[in-house]
Amino acid sequence: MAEPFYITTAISYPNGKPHIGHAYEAIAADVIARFQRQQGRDVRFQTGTDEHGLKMAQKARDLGITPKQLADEMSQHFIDMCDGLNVSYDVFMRTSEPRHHAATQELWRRMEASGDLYLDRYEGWYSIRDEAYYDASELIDGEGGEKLSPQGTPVEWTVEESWFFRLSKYAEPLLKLLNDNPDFLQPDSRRNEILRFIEGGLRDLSVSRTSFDWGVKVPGSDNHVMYVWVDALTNYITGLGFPDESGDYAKYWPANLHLIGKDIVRFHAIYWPAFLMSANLPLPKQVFGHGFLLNRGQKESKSLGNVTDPIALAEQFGVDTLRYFLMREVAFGQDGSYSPEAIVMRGNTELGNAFGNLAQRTLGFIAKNLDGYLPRITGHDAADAELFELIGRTVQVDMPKAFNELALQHGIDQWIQAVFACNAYIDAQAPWSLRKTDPERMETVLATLYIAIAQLAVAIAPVIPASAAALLDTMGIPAGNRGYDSIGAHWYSPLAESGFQIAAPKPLFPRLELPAEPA
Ligand code: ME8
Repeated sequence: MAEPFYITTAISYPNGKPHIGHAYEAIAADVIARFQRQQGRDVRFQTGTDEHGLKMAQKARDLGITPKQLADEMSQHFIDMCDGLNVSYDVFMRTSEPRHHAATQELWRRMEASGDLYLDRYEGWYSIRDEAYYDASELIDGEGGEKLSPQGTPVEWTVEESWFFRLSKYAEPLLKLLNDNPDFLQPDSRRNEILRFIEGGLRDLSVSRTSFDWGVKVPGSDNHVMYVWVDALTNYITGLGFPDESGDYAKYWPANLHLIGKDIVRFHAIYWPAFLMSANLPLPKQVFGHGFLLNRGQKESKSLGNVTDPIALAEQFGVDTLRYFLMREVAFGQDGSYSPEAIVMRGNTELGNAFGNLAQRTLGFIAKNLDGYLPRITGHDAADAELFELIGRTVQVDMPKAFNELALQHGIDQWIQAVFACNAYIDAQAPWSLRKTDPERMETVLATLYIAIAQLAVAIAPVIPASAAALLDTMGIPAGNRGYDSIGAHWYSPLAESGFQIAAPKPLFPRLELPAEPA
């Protein structure tokens, strides 16, 4: 039985349409999910929308609709974004679903049974934008002298009766968790930040509100709805059928990876494990806080007018080019920047000129000069062996290692180096000259390239799934030979002997042009 692998993204606030950060996270999670499937793992991939809380309630009020109407309308845009970007999620979780209310109430009851919930009065700062409570010591001064959250968002003084969670009790267990399991929270910079935060002391957490009702009701305390993060985090187990602890829950929990952005690490590396410890449930194996994606170095915002629709970018440059760019350009875990120029540059040089051209030249040559019949191998020389050795090491050792460690950019860098090596090989071997001087050697060179291209296509498939599949289809590689266990070349002879003829290939990555500047 294949070993399970459960991966989640954050669930997005559907108070507006998806932005590039949402697309970035969904694509990264998809690359990891597809890679793990290729490794033979039984992958479960969950994403969704976080529909409760004040932020949603306020936005709906501004629009003159109900929060449910807002959630229904906007969550569809997130589903469309995932589908449009070829994100292979298994479950799209919406927190307004009744089963999610039931699961969250069960988690609450278990925390209550552990003696970790008590009623008191909350007095303190709250940021609606972040849906977060802050200590006065964390606040910063705004330009007009007003108080702002550490993220620079407005905060308001809140006084309310509230249920509290005994977070302070979990400071020691959390420190132990983080210190004993460095992998629990990555990258290390985020782990250090959270360790310092816990060492500064943890206060009990206000976990319910009475001033609005758009949320999950507190069991036995009907005028309270739960703090939105309590229910948001629970989505990760609701989607597995919790509180039913058999079936998917038994199979996939604890999660292998919660993939989230750096701004919400505190919720995932402090609150979530504390809630789970309190409810006596197993903890996820890893939380990874990726960096932020900036538009030409600037945060996107409505006031700057630089908010980009990721689907429009995909339509402009191609889904796979956008996916490739995002994973290739930025070291995963760090902040990065994008611009149309950078996408066009990367797409044209690496996908178009390097990989696309390699495939086009080789397959086109076979179609034209061998009637599309696969070339015969009459014996490899040292140059062929060297190329095979490099490709084999790249696709079977280096890339899987990098992808397993979430060093996605590094893995792709190794892939493109191997592509460059193939281009150097084709130039050095010059099959177009061999056609007259040594047709046998020409066939061996083309066969070597054919095999190398197929292996490179399989290895990059998690990043550019549609283009890789189209190429492998053209090349006649059976679906069963597209996983890492069959990345070798044993399929080549049977395919050649079957009389398979390759048709003249269509360009995989049409040349990208920058849009004309508006006049
Ligand atoms: O935080 N670049 O939702 P959200 C990269 N509902 N990632 C970014 C980004 C950017 N510019 N901007 C945001 C929430 N993100 C909560 C999560 S999980 C139980 C609840 C990331 O819609 C952000 O870090 O504000 C988060 O991981 C995800 O997008 C959704 O952000």
